[in-house]
Amino acid sequence: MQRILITGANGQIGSELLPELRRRYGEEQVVAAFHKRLPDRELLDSGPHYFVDVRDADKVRQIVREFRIDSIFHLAALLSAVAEKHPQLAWDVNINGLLNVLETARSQCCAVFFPSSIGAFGPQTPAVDTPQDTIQRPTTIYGVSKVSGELLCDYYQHRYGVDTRGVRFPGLISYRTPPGGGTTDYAVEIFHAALTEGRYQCFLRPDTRLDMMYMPDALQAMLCLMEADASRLRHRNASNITAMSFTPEKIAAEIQKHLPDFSITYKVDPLRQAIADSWPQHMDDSCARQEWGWRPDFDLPKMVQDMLEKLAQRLQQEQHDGLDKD
Ligand code: AKB
Repeated sequence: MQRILITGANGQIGSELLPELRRRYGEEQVVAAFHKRLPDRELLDSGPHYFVDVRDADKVRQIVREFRIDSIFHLAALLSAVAEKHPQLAWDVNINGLLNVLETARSQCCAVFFPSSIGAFGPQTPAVDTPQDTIQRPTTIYGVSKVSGELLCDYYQHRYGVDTRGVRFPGLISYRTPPGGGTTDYAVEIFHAALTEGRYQCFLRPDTRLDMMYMPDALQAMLCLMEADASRLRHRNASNITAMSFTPEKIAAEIQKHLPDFSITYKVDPLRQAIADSWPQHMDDSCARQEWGWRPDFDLPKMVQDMLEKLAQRLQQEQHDGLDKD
């Protein structure tokens, strides 16, 4: 990887992957494709960028040509809950956006990273120790787009030799940019609420167990996979990866170890609960460990401690910056 394009660069993953790639590969070597929402000043000023709708195939190709891009991290997509409210739009963005990226990769000889998800599984999938290769019959449009995306990426690899690679991400937890419209978003919201209000109303049942991961591990996974020796990859699209598996009541208890007055209540959102109930509780990620050396650093206690520290600093900084503007 030398010259890189990130689509969805102001999303939850993109806004952390962008500075990391610029630090490793050089500011001018990494181009950000933002969509609609204005990113913060720090991201905006950190290197070359465009505002792009990934459904605009000509624009995607033009940027790749102009910057002689060799690797694309294609992160632009609608997440599960928002996709379920706008299924046709979700299909258009998630599938036609990916197709544009793959076509560009084919004509311009780029490698492609595609993030799949636990959402690529469904209620008939074994929920515990979900195998790498198993039944995938998701019941959400998000899941349908992720399975189709996995297959499309494999197709471009077999048919055209495009170097496509991907992982099935669990819920991701980070403090820089909140996720937008996912089912696992509660695991980020809970930290903001704990630090600002001392209480949180959760939209999932207390016993809803799902796979999760802290963002530094997610970044590490993407880079490790994209730099892995291709001959070792038996599964390209996409490897199961996980770092921890917990329920809302378990993470609340872990937060209470640091903030004893924190309290949690529950008001179940039927849409997001039904989505969560159709997903695995804990994936088996042994293939990723064997094939490309996947190994997470953060378990639940370590993640909660780091998240509380870093988010508190960030909230303080934002408050300080807000006061300065007044
Ligand atoms: C979502 O909740 O939609 C995402 C995911 C697990 O893919 N965070």
